[in-house]
This record gives sequence, C-alpha cells and structure tokens, in this order.
Amino acid sequence: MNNEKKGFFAKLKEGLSKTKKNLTEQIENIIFSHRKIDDDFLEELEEILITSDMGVDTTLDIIEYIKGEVKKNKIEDTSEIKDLIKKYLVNMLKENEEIEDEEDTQQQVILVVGVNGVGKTTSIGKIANRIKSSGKSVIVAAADTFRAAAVEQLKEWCNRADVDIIASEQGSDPGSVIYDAIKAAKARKTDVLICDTAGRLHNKKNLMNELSKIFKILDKEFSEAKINVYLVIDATTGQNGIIQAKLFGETCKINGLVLTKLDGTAKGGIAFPIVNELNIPIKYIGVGEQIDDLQTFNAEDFVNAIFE
Ligand SMILES: Nc1nc2c(ncn2[C@@H]2O[C@H](COP(=O)(O)OP(=O)(O)OP(=O)(O)O)[C@@H](O)[C@H]2O)c(=O)[nH]1
Ligand SMILES: [Mg+2]
Repeated sequence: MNNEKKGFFAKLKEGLSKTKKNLTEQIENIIFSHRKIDDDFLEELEEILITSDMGVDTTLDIIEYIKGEVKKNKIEDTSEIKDLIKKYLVNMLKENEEIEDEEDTQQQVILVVGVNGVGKTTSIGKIANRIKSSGKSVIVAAADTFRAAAVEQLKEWCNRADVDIIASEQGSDPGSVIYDAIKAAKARKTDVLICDTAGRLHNKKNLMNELSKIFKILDKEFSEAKINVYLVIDATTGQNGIIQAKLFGETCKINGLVLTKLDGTAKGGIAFPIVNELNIPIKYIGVGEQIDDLQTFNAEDFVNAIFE
C-alpha cells in the first residue's frame, strides 16, 4: 500500500470503528465461547447479524452460504467464520459493481437525489472536487430552488472545489436551471454535469413529480450524455435507507448510491442489505464533513475495515 492508500484506509477504519465494535466484537465473543460450528453457534450468529442492521434477508443469505461452505469444505472450527462472512460480503458487493470504462470520453450527468439532510449538497461538493482534481471539467447545476440558502451553500462548495455553478434565484423553476446547465455543458463540452436537487418540497408527491420532470429533461435534451442517478443515503438512518431507495427508484432509475455519515455511526452495516436487496452499487462513501472526506467505494477495503 502506498502512503495515500494507507491514509485512506486508516480514515475508513476510523470512520467504521463503531460499526466494527457493534458487529465484529460480538462475533469474536461467540467464536471464543463456541469451538465448533454447530446449530447453536449459527443461531447466535444469526441473531447478531440481524440486530446489527444487516437485515433479515441478507442475514439468512449469509447463514445459508456458511452452511453450504461448512458442508462442502468440512469446516468445523468457529475461527474460520469471519473469513467466510468476509468472502460472502465482498462477492456480493462485487457482483453488483458496474464495470466502468476509464477511457470513456462521453459526457456524463450525475443527478443527485435523496431525502432532506442526507448530505446531497455536501457530497456534490466533494465529488466535484474529486472529478476536477482528476483533470476533468465539471459544471454544477443548483436545481434545489426550494430551500432558502440552498444555492448559497452549493456556491460555497463550488468555490472550494473550483468548479462553475449554474444557478437561479430561490423559488424559480428547477427545470429551467437544468435547461441552462445542459446548454452550458454542451457549449463548453464539459465532462461532467452534476445536478443538486431538493430533498423536501411541499409534499412527497411534489418532490417526486419535480424529480421526474428533471430526469425527463436530461433524458430528452442531453441524450448524448450518459445519465447517472445517484441516491444519497445517510448511514445513520439504518434500515430506512432501503425504504427511501425503493421510493426514489419508482421515479428515476437509480444506478449508484452514495452512503454518507459513516464516520461516527454504528450502522455502517446497512451498506450490505442495501446493495444485496436493491442490486445497486455503492459509488462513494462519506466519512466526514470536509471536502476530502469522500472515498470511492472499494468492496474489499470496506469489508476489511469492519471485519479485520
Ligand atoms: N459527519 C458527516 N456529516 C456529513 C457527511 N455528509 C454530510 N454531512 C452533514 O450533513 C448535513 C446535511 O448535509 P447537506 O449536504 O446539506 O444535506 P442535503 O441532502 O443537501 O440536505 P437538503 O438540501 O436540506 O435536502 C450537513 O451538516 C453536513 O455537514 C458525512 O459524510 N459525515
Ligand atoms: Mg442540499
């Protein structure tokens, strides 16, 4: 590991330390108290996994996998259990990854959606900074015109990341902001257009209608670009994240997740049922409030940070 990579992993481990305490220490305890993998041991393991935000479905998948491996490879010793869980989780996360073509020169849109307060605007600042630093050009569209101060907050982040922003005044039509941003991205041949959206409107139906309208404009007016929809989920909300993903998924086709606030929560395990149940890959994770507190998701690093 080079130094930068080491620093990244240390930060990830620190952010996931509460999740590790919640999950791994309990598993280690039952490994100590049971020498052999038997029904009694598996029942206790099942209970730990379910109560750790892994969720019922994913827990049952893990237990089934363990039973299969135990039988196939005649594994008896409980000390093998952590490696089996790790293997299952890394494979599951990787199965859902999307292969990306690094050489791709097609323009890209990242439409960022999610309920209020999950960290959309903050994540956009961090993502814009990362893409800009990689040498690509970025424009950010301020399509949250509902909340007072939303545009100011985004402008601040764009200043920090040194990227351009297309904005209009509060209360204006978010669709027209998107139109203007598409026009600018086309004229300037911008590599990536990132669109911020509102997390709360007068009601849920309005919010979904607005998102659907924005998505349709992008689809129709910027058809040459690859349109990505990233759903931001706050890890501290646990299982509720799955409900949010299902709700937003009815309006736009989500193809990536951003999991925020992994620092300081014991609920980082929520990453697993989200990916397992929704089959959507995690693209980025947020591990703090600063501009560089964002990491591209790496299945092995994530699982190791929790189970090592
Ligand atoms: N600790 C921590 N805080 C975060 C992270 N990401 C965002 N936050 C904080 O979460 C709060 C809400 O973030 P915003 O980016 O404003 O959330 P939003 O989704 O844009 O909210 P709305 O625009 O109101 O819908 C802010 O105080 C952020 O600093 C993270 O990864 N870790
Ligand atoms: Mg916001």
